[in-house]
Amino acid sequence: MTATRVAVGIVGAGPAGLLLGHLLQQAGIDSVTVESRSEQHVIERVRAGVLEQTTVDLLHDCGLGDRLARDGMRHEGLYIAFGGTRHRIDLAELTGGRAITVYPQSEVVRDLLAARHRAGAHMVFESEHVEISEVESERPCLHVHTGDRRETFACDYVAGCDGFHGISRGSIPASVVRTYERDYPFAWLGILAHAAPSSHELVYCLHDNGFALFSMRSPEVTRLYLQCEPHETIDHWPDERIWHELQTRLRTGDGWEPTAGPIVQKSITDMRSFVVEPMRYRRLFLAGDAAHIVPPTGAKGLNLAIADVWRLAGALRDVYSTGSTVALDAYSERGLRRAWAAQRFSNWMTSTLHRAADASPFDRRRQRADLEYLVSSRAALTSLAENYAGFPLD
Ligand code: FAS
Ligand code: PHB
Repeated sequence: MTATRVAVGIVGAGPAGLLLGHLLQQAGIDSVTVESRSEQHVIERVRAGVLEQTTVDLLHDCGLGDRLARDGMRHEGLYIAFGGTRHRIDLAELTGGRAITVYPQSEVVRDLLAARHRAGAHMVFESEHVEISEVESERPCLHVHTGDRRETFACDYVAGCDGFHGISRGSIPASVVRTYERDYPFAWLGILAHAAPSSHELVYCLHDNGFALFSMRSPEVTRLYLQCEPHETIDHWPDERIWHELQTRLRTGDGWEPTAGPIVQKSITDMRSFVVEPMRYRRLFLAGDAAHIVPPTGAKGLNLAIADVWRLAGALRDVYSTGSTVALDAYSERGLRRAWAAQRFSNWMTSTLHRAADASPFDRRRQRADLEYLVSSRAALTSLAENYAGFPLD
């Protein structure tokens, strides 16, 4: 079988893989993107909902901002609630105008797919088997089995954008990589409800029963999460129990609580931190969840993936336009610096706002003191705000 030559082989058509292909195309660099699931599945996956200012600016800058500007909900603040009181954190005031935008990941993916199709991108969906070979060579290859079709792509570079459960990370010799991980002693039950959001901004809450988060997707759809046990399944959580627990945890003394409504989607997600070092091996580069996982409490996962591929696309643009590999050689070190900053913040948000089952009376009281200090100190509020709104890309 003859191999098809391509500059960059991209494994995975989630936000990382799709944005990388889009940015490379804008730099005049050809690519092929191979995806194991269907295009519809990739669009319909219910995932993240919060875009950092950095991500919003990047999407606008690369021509993907029209629907985002129309349908995205810019939030200049958020609430932290504990002891029955909501405390507003003014992100914009604390960061000189930076904010977040609520815009579902599924819509980011929809925008990216539309742009890739408009550009005539080479994308292969429903690939039953994808294999990376010749990783040690100057010409790594992608082998793709789709139905009765067998294709081989001989690449200058391969980008592993295939998420936590993909094949790219495993294509790096075990002797070369170091992994760092932590499994948290709780999980998140997430629901989508046909109920008009009863707050115009997000509410993160610590209650004696545990963590809860009020978010949204549109003026008609509320997105909510609550901390549950890692071993629990959806069967443990009938709708009545979900709403009772959400309203018990989120209700504040001023009478605010989420409005209940029909639950149209629910799932339970484990919580882990994970980083693999380095994020590169020879001509194979890892980006997004293939390289790192953060607990969703800091709303960083999607935003970190976006930053990775912005950095990788820029480095590859340098290689093809000037021959310089300086940025490419710095990709892993700079990506890991941002990934560990996100790990630090996400771990802090998770530890501060979740109640471990074995928390001692001392732990509970210390957590309350943490939160009371946070809402009383401009320095502490500024630290949360600059991390949550996102640092400029470097
Ligand atoms: P993705 O996992 O999105 O995409 C990887 C793609 O590669 C997938 O389409 C997959 O099908 C494909 N693939 C895998 N193996 C392959 C193979 N062998 N060959 C070809 N293709 C392959 N982040 C937040 O910020 N907030 C949240 O609330 C949040 N909730 C989440 C809930 C869940 C259940 C999960 C799993 C993640 C959540 N995340 C959240 C994180 C999430 O949004 C990721 O950070 C984001 O999807 C990262 O994008 P990618 O790196 O593109 O990985
Ligand atoms: C969401 O709206 O899905 C969301 C918001 C904030 C988070 C995590 C998820 O920290």
